[in-house]
Amino acid sequence: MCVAVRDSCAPLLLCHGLSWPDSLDCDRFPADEDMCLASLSKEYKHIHKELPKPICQTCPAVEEFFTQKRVLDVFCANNFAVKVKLSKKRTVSGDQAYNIECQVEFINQAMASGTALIYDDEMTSYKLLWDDPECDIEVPERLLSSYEQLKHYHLVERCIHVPVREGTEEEIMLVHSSEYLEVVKSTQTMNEEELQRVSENYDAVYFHPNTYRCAKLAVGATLQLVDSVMSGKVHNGMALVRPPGHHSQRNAANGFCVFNNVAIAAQYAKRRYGLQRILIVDWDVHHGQGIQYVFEEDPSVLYFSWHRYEHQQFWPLLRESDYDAVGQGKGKGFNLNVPWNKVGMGNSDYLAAFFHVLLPVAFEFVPELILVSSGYDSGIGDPEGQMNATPECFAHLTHFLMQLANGRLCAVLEGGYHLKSLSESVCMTVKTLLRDPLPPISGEMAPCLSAIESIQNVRGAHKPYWKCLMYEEATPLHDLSTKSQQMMEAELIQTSTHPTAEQAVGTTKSDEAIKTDRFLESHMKKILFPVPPVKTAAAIVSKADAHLLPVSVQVEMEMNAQELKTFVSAFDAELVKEEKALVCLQNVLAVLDKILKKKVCNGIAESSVASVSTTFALKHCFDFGLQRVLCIVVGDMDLELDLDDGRILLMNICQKQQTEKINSKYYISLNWKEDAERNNFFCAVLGFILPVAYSYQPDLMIIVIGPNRSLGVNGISLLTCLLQGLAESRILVVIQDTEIKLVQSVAKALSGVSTPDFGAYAPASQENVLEIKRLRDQLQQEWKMLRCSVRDWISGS
Ligand code: Q9C
Ligand code: ZN
Repeated sequence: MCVAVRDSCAPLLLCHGLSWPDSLDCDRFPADEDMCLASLSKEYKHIHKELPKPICQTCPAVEEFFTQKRVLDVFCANNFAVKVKLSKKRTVSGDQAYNIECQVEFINQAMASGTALIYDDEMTSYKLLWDDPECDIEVPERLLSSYEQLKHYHLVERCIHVPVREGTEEEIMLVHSSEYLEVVKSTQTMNEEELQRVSENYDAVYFHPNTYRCAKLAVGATLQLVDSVMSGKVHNGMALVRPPGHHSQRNAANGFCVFNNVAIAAQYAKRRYGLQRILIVDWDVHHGQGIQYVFEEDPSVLYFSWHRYEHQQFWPLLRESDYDAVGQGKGKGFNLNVPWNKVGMGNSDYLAAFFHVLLPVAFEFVPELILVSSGYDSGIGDPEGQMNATPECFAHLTHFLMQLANGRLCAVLEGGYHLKSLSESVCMTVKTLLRDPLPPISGEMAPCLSAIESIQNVRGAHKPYWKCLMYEEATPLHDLSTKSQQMMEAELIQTSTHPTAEQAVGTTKSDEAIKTDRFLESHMKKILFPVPPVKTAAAIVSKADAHLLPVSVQVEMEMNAQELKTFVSAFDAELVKEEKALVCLQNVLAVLDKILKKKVCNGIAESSVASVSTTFALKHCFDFGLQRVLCIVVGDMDLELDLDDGRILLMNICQKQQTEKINSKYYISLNWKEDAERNNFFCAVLGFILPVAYSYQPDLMIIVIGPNRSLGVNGISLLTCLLQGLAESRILVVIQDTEIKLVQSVAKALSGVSTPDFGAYAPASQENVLEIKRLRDQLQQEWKMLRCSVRDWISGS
């Protein structure tokens, strides 16, 4: 047994610079005797279930064995999965015996770096053959330029290439009728005239002799991605496909879409892997009405779409794209539409829709798999969408979704017609899937009135179906700020031949496109930054516990007296006389210094003097030139800080009411009562902490875990994971009381080796909800991302 473990494990350890521990070099346990490791549980057969963690069996209490058990514990703590296969064999004497094959897999690395990329240039082999201004934006270059840009950023070589295949007829018929399939099939052999005639039967569609082949590849590529993710081969991935899918319906092609790739994938995942809850996020700028129709009555698929709507004046011009289409029958509550009634929506509007609509519902839904209808016509410069979201916005959206479904995310290309905007946004998505730190999101963080109206309306419409919206007071609005103007404009366009505003100032569409090209060229240079060589550093009090952290975490050694001097002045050293306290201060400053010098992204430090350490750390940040530090204190701790100049935003999450201090723009006290068993912190993080943090846009974050905390390990992990989109992931977590479980979980969250367990969802109590409401009322003027109803907007303007 041990020999077998060693043979498969030692090479993996070596890759991480660790040698095989001598204590495990034994052949005391022959293959058919006591196994020192438990075999995989039966669930492994159903790969959709959690990959099992190895558990050491309680071995006999042999003195000598103890050290070995400890080493094995280390493997378990580091996510080695041990597969044990038993096979019967016959011995010479004819008795039955068992052969034990043992294989150890290092889940950490095998999974964390696993991002699949699916692309095949055969999907560029069809195009529009005649003049049609409605369809001429859907070109093969959409795929070519996206893939080129991925190569340019060296992202292709970091992904796992998965080949495409054709979707089978059976798979296509999970969503489409056989009659429709036959129609599409028949276009293979048609001449141009016939193709044009078939195309006219549908809205905004063109066929080419290769369309059928490519449409089958697009379906197959999507299913290959689902299989890669569900089998555990990769954690997540992206499929670059043409034709897109989300508009196509049981009996119809529509809006450049032939087969509904994502809808087929959801049906396939339900069948093949027995999934009970799938989330589809459609961030394409058009309403994926095709997906809505397929799952309208199906509570096992939650469909979210935002889309340019303009009071039904925008294509596909459907009444059922509005916020009040919540689903039907058993599927009521499982269709979320956010209609945008104005063009020009940008980063803060999209984030607001995530914070106040999608994410609270999604965390309550607890999906097992996420499919993203990943269209980028919602990005800046797109001629269809006319929106303003910059490429890094998609990094943030991706990052949030990666915290759900254990990170199982499949992004499948839909629209996107400005080639540069499309390819930069694709790259930001893939880079984020690969777990690189995110560029800070640009622009003022304040959603516009029209966006808030839409958000209020969806929240109101879905209040009956989701506990996270249970206490929502706002009801759907009927008089929307955009309505009268919208109607006037619509009338004008119909009745007059006046040139539109765009043409009046003498610009053409392609001038606009070139402007966006130039903007993006310089914008990407501004926001991209070199990724530090190490993700996470840890300085812990008991170095003997270092082996309990994920292998990729860099454990800090103690500083010598000279090094310490550079951090702590003689005067300051006076304040921390105790030897032990000084060591703790070292811990914190050593990690912080590495973060500031960009040697690591983030880190964790244990300190018995957390309050003093934090004060020093903040001072060190400002000496270094930082402008804004978000400091979140969990538990009871008094920090003597100057909070007037806005360089620090201090948020205290505590159990008891802080009566002596009153909330101000830069001091926020959040009273929180924890749920004993489950995690009720979702609504606080999504509806309050994230919006404030995104409004503040810190350069660095310090999370301090003090005594008497009212947040469990799960809540703290959730907070740490979700905040990582900010400040280039520069987070320092200071932990006062050594608690290995907490340290492990935070290390996991920071290093991103796997999604830590956030615990079971619990709705917040009315008391907790009221606290958030009170704070939102108080602070939404200062921190505008908090706004989610028009009442907020009016009282704040
Ligand atoms: N005058 C996707 O983005 N535009 N499809 C029709 C009517 C069709 C978009 C304009 C846009 C289809 C996948
Ligand atoms: Zn679209």
